[in-house]
Amino acid sequence: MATVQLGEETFNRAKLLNVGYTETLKDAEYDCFIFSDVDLIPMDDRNLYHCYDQPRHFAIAMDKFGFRLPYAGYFGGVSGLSKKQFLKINGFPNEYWGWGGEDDDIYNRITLNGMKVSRPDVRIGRYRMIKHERDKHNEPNPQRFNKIQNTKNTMKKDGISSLTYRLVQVKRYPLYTDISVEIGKPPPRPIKG
Ligand code: BGN
Repeated sequence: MATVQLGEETFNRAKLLNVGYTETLKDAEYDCFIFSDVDLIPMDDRNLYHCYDQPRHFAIAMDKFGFRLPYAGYFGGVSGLSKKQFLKINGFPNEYWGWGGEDDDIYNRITLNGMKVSRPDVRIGRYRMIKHERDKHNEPNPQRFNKIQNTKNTMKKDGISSLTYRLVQVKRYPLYTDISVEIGKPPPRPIKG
């Protein structure tokens, strides 16, 4: 399943991943979900895309980070959760608009719910990132520093349980389904003063 955000509003990666989860389950009773950024190419076919005892982080050695984990709590790029693991953390946050922090929030959800991230060997979890310009409508989110401090309070309300969106188009191809959705825009920020 490839999920596309329509319109010109700020990008929201984690919400699109929630949409992918929901739409996929309309096709069949899947029990394992692999969430991958479009620009990441796995380099080692021993990095097996299935679900594990604990939520899995696959993209642990990316070229842009010198083929190392950039920090211990990194959970970005490519990850995998069973349906049970995903529901235990109430899915992913819907309220991270713009770049950064949503993957850290997901990491927090996992540890706060008593799970531990599982990872492949660093020689196996290698990826190349397809070169691209800075994306439009994906400016760094200034709220991300605060938000990742509050996962414990926000995760119960904000997640798969609160997901809303409008499905606009579904295109079925032999190897994947392309869906386009409207997912809204960030709430207005009160002006300080
Ligand atoms: C981190 C970002 C992640 C991103 C990685 C790798 C934040 C939260 C405030 C510290 N986290 O710094 O979202 O995946 O870098 O680029 O910005």
